[in-house]
Amino acid sequence: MRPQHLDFFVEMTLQALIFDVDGTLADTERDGHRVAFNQAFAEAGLDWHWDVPMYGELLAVTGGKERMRFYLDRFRPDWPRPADLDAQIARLHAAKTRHYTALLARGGIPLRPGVARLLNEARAQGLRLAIATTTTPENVTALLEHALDPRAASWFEVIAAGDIVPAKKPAPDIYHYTLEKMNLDPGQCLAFEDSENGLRSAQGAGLRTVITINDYTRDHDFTGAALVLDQLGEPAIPFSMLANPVPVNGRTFFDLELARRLMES
Ligand code: XBP
Ligand code: MG
Repeated sequence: MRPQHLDFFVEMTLQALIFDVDGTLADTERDGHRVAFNQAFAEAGLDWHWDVPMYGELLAVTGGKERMRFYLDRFRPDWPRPADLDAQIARLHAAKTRHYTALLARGGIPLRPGVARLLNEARAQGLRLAIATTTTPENVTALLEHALDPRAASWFEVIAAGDIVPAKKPAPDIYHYTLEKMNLDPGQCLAFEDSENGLRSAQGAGLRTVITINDYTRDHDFTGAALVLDQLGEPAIPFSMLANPVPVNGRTFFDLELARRLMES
């Protein structure tokens, strides 16, 4: 039996990594989700088209169905709403998911640098893994299967995704759900996010959070993040620390030793 005086250390030791998907595991937004939305709009005969800068504005709202409503409110007050708008949005979203998962199946989107390496290190050391994302569950499994490993979905103890909670990020609900399913305390986990909405969600659930920025999120407010990086890095692709630098002892990429050091700070 474990001596009682070690209980505190055992409880607060890093036990799990919880990952956002879009923008964090892979750069899925500009060349993935956006393209699939436009395909669904064209297929439905709609004159909606989301270019790269407009999509950046639309990313203020998480969730594809919610994003379409935001688009209509913000950019298309003129567009005549059908009586069955909810159903039309649901149909468009289903078509978008079909286009997006087909794009992933063609190997259209790779993982970001360091993601596979960190996941493999975590598995080798017996850390628990989870996903907490706003996107649709099929999108997560398609990305994991085609960009990581055909069995990669089974590496994650919990895949919390999409409409499983009613309030999407920046609400903390998806992280609360994940922690509850894993029966873990926020102090035992580290979250990985790429956006301000994601950080607010993880922070709201009490999680320390590592940010890896991307082109859409580099100017977001990441106050309160444990660490802000350009990317997780690989031995040959060194990371840059953009905020809250910590001593790395010559390390050029994010690994579990650094993760554990963040948990102590
Ligand atoms: C991701 C999203 C998602 C995707 C689209 O946010 O906002 O909505 O853009 O996914 P986060 P769906 O990375 O913060 O989880 O169309 O499947 O909703
Ligand atoms: Mg994200």
